[in-house]
Amino acid sequence: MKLYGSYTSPFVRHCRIALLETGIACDFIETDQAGSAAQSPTKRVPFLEDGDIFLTDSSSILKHIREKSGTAFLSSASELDLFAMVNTALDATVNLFFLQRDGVDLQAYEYTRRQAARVESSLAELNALTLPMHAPYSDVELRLACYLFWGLFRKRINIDAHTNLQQFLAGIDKYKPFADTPPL
Ligand SMILES: N[C@@H](CCC(=O)N[C@@H](CS)C(=O)NCC(=O)O)C(=O)O
Repeated sequence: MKLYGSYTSPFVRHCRIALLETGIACDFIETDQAGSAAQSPTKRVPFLEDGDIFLTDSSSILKHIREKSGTAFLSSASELDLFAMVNTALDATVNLFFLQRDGVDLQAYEYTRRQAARVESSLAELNALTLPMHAPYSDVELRLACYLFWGLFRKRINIDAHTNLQQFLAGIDKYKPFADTPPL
């Protein structure tokens, strides 16, 4: 099995955590934007090869890893909904990060302002969840932690007003599979 990705991507980090948790052997192939553009139709990382199987999204990759190790991935509609909410906020944050890096004024457009508002309202909603302070962590919680860590690392989000999220992140930072996979 081969996982293609970068060490900085929060989507890739979640897959790396699942591999550490399950102990499934997998080669990590460091892949930059030129590499993902050439090798995946989505032109994104992560993507995964396992024999005849080729997967192009972290969600399908996680489902593959979890099911290979005999555990479920997002077993209820509510779990899937929360996972989708974190992804929506993460996608919007990544989108704004790349646009700003390309010189776009994020305040100048209705759409980029809406993207920023979506991030803020999602963070407020996620802060209201009951979150664990120690393992075991679900895939929703792992995705949330990968997002928060990356957003703070890239200075793209501010959670000063969200003490629940801060405490959750401080707790999961001590969880070995999370601590062993920081963005480099
Ligand atoms: N829905 C995808 C999102 C993956 C994604 O956005 N990856 C980013 C890296 S964090 C990427 O490769 N971006 C390259 C680009 O947009 O050109 C997943 O869950 O795997």
